[in-house]
Amino acid sequence: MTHCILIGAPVDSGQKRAGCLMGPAAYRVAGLAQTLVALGHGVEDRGDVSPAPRDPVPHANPAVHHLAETIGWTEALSEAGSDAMANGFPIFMGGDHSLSLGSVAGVARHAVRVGRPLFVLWLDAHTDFHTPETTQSGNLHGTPVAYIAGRLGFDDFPPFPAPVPPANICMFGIRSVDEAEQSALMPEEVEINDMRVLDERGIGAPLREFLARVEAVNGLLHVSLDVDFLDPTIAPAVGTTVPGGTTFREAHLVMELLHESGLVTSLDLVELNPFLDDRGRTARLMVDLVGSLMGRKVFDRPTRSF
Ligand code: B3U
Ligand code: MN
Ligand code: MN
Repeated sequence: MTHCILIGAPVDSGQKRAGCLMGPAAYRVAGLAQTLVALGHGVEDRGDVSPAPRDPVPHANPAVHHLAETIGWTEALSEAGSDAMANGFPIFMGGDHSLSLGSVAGVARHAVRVGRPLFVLWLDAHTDFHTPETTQSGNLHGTPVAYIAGRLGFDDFPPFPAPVPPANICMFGIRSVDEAEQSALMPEEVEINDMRVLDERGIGAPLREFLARVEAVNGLLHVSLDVDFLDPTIAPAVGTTVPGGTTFREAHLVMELLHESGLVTSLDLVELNPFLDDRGRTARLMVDLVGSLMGRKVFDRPTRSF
């Protein structure tokens, strides 16, 4: 039994399409807490985080927007995350992906506290490896991995507590990478399992290899699940749809393997835009995936496959 701590993060400032701020409400309506309780877990819903208002912060890149607001979210979610890590298993209900600037910062503070290495599993169509200087869209939801990995260019943000070594960051589902991200990622050891890798190898084998690396050093594992990891035909409620995403079956397999590993210590659910949903279908799929991550099984096998 796990003590799950739900943290509402109605963040909408990291991109331009209004609606992600309804995400936490949609997860509640779709029965996230009830799903966890039915699986035998404890649930504490801490409500929605609300950052203190702040004055605008100018930036040399004129495309960047909502910088001050995003910094405010980063600080507030880092606090909430650090606190929740000390008491249970935080589930950040987003909100766009800029919320991970804060959620992972909070988790990293906890990793320092307990002296364990932090690993990050990034399930996304995008690598989110821009800095505020390199982003062309100006959408800060495209930057969290760079912040987490300790890239320069985040001077306006609180310093990232303990940057995650790029080799501890593993991505799945990648199929949209900007040029600036591509060149910044080239020399780094971030493990990028793009759709080509998944087509050739399947999703299970590379995931098992990554999980074995986490287990070998008793790491903490943060999972960041972007709705656009999934194919838009099964998960339409997202602002940035990219065709060719993971299937229902691949996504559930990922969650089941993660559950079996027993390694996951925190989770982000990001980019759900309920305004674009089809009768709550995407919200329900995301809740079902959390169900698989937290132990729901098709058939209870006596031995673990991981
Ligand atoms: N890399 C592009 C597109 C993008 C990143 N994350 C999302 N979209 N969701 C950008 O704007 O930074
Ligand atoms: Mn993302
Ligand atoms: Mn994405």
